[in-house]
Amino acid sequence: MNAAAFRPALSRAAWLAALALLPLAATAADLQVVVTTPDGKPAADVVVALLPLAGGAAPAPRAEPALIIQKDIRFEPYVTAVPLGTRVRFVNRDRFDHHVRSAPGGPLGSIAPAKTFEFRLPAARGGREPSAEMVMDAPGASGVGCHLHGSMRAHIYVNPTPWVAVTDNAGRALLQGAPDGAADLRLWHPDQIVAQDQVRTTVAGNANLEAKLNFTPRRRPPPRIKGEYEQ
Ligand SMILES: [Cu+2]
Repeated sequence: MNAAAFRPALSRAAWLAALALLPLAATAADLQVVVTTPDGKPAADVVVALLPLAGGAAPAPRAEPALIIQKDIRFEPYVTAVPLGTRVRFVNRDRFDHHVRSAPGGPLGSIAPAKTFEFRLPAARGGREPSAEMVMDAPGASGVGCHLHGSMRAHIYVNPTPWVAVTDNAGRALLQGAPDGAADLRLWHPDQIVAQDQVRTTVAGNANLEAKLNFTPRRRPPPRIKGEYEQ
């Protein structure tokens, strides 16, 4: 092969490499999403996920595990959302055991959990907080309950793309580093009976987006009086 024939092949490869880098390097956007109820109030505990239509949305597990704390007969946070492949760590800070297990989701308990699990966490004693960790390797929602305390409830949502977050009490969620281009914005709340409409959007740099739930969730019950259920 002579030099003249070799050069164009090299430059084409370089060009393709540059193209492949472009969506990540040059066009990542931060999206601030505000979710409201039908009557315009902030909606907390809503999973907000971005699914780019062009693909390029390979799972990117987070390096650090998401923590779900057991404290005062509650799981905290109530809703956890992670990219596929991320670890979730349950930590018991109560002075008694919890028996954590996956549970059906939905208000009617009719939706099988995306991932099935069950383990017992001994009481926290002497500054030691027993924990268990697992890899969330199945996309979708899983309810979480405790075999010993029926009121304990949490939800884990595993998203196929890296861009997923849960709204705070002001209804806000931040999706960082989203690629420019057409994408679907997906909402999910553990109490929904009917799936939320997907919102088609076009990401073009940092932006504020608004989205509306199709129902008004009930507030999560407040914490019970400390010690009420100790064993
Ligand atoms: Cu428990």
